[in-house]
Order: sequence, then C-alpha cells, then structure tokens
Amino acid sequence: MVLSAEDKANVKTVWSKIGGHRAEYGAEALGRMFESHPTTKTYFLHFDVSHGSAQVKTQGAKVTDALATAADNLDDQPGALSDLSDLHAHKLRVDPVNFKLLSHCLLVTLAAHLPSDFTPAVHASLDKFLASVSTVLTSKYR
Ligand code: HNI
Repeated sequence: MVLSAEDKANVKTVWSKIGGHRAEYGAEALGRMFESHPTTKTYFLHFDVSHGSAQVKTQGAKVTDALATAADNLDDQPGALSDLSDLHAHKLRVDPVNFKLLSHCLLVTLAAHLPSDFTPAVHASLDKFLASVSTVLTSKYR
C-alpha cells in the first residue's frame, strides 16, 4: 500500500487532532470490534472484554499509541512496527482477516469523533494507512 504525499499529510493531521483522546478512541474501537464481530473476542479470552473494562481501556491505548508511532514513521513502517509484527504473527497468531475488522472500527470511531475532518479524501488516506499498518503486522504470519 503506497501512501501519497497527500495521504501522509492527512494521516499526520488527523493524528495530531486526536491528541489526548488516544486511549479513549482506541478503547471505543476495540469495544466496537468486540460487539460487532464477536469472534475477535477469542483472542482476548484472558481479558474482561465488557464495555469500558480497565483491560479494554489499557489495550485501546496500546493500539492507538502504536498507530501514533506508525503515523510518525510513515516512511519506515516495517522498521517502526517490527516488534509488533513479530508479536502478532509468531506469538499471538492473529488471523489477518481480523485486522480489517479492527481497521473498520477505528475508521468508524474517528468519523464519529472528528466529523468535520473526516472528508472522503481523509477517509481514503486513513483507510490506506490502516491497510499499510495491517500489512506490516501480518507480513510474518504463516
Ligand atoms: Ni494487537 C497486543 C497493536 C490489531 C490482538 N496489539 C497488542 C499490543 C499493541 C497492539 C501495541 C501490545 C504489545 C505489547 O504489550 O508489547 N494490534 C495493534 C495494532 C493493531 C492490532 C496497531 C492494528 C491496527 N491485535 C490486533 C487485532 C487483534 C489483536 C486485529 C485480534 C483480533 N493484540 C492482540 C492481542 C494482544 C495484542 C490478543 C495481547 C494482549 C495482552 O495483553 O495479552
């Protein structure tokens, strides 16, 4: 997935606007994924996945912090996300289809909170960004 200069600018702008809401938005996206796609909960059997649980909040913050790192390293996503790629492929063995589900829930969450920023062009850029992150995180899955 190749991000144009405009895509990169759009991603950076949105990520700067999320500011202090990272943890909140991450938890909301995870909660949406668990409710809309219950099979994703099978990766989190050791978690309390109920709405607003402390573990969902903590995990949500980890996901959006990692995405912020990815947004800061748009020219070297494989390098910036290498450890996470190892984790998801070798240890957690997350089936790649699940990344599309979480990506969609992240898009919905951002659209709901930043409606005026979420133009069709920004939507497309964020979709490409999340697809790119997902490609890296699933690249070692066999
Ligand atoms: Ni994911 C742990 C980031 C998609 C299941 N995940 C993490 C961590 C980060 C992270 C960061 C914490 C690593 C650490 O503690 O060192 N995950 C991301 C990102 C995406 C993603 C950026 C995609 C945008 N993860 C997914 C998906 C699933 C998933 C789609 C399964 C449906 N992740 C997990 C599980 C853990 C995890 C399970 C371990 C949680 C724990 O603490 O036990």
